[in-house]
Amino acid sequence: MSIALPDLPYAPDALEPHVSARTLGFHHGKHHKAYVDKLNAAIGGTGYEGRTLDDIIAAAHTAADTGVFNNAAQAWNHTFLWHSMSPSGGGEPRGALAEAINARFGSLDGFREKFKAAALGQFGSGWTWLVRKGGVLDIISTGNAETPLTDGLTPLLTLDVWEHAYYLDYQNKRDAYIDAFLDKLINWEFAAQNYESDRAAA
Ligand code: MN3
Repeated sequence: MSIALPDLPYAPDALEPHVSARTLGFHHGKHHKAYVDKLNAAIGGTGYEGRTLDDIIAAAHTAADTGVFNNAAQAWNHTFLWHSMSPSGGGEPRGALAEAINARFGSLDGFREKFKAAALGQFGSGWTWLVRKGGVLDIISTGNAETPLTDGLTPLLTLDVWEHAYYLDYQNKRDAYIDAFLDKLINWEFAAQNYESDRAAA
């Protein structure tokens, strides 16, 4: 049993014009697929084979098995990214998550400012995340393949700030890509589901 590349949860052109079908085609069909393929090649015939992706990430992180960790974490991060965006995204969070956002960041605008600053401030490749830990929301960035999973944090949503995520559409203008995500694509329903699951598990 190998790790599978999940299908996108929407058509490749569903996020246009904010993320083009060309970008999504490369990002999912080439980049994400390459992480999955390299992971399967690396774990074949090893103690990692047959384990869940979450298990592989945790074990490879503990063992400082960088090659396996990088590809496993990138496989997980990208699947989480696809769900963090939606063709009907943008707008505002509702319910308990909205209350938690207001309590932590003052307002939705306060959240957007802090998220944008974190995503712009990530030097080089990485990810910006809304996470929950100990009942409190936070915004963090991780470098390269690093994922909040290995720090005991619960990810609620993420944005990929590797250049391959935006360069075809926005070239060097990472700020315009971040704005498009926050204005038009951010999937608050997905974040709310993750928030409620984490609250129920606590
Ligand atoms: Mn990527």
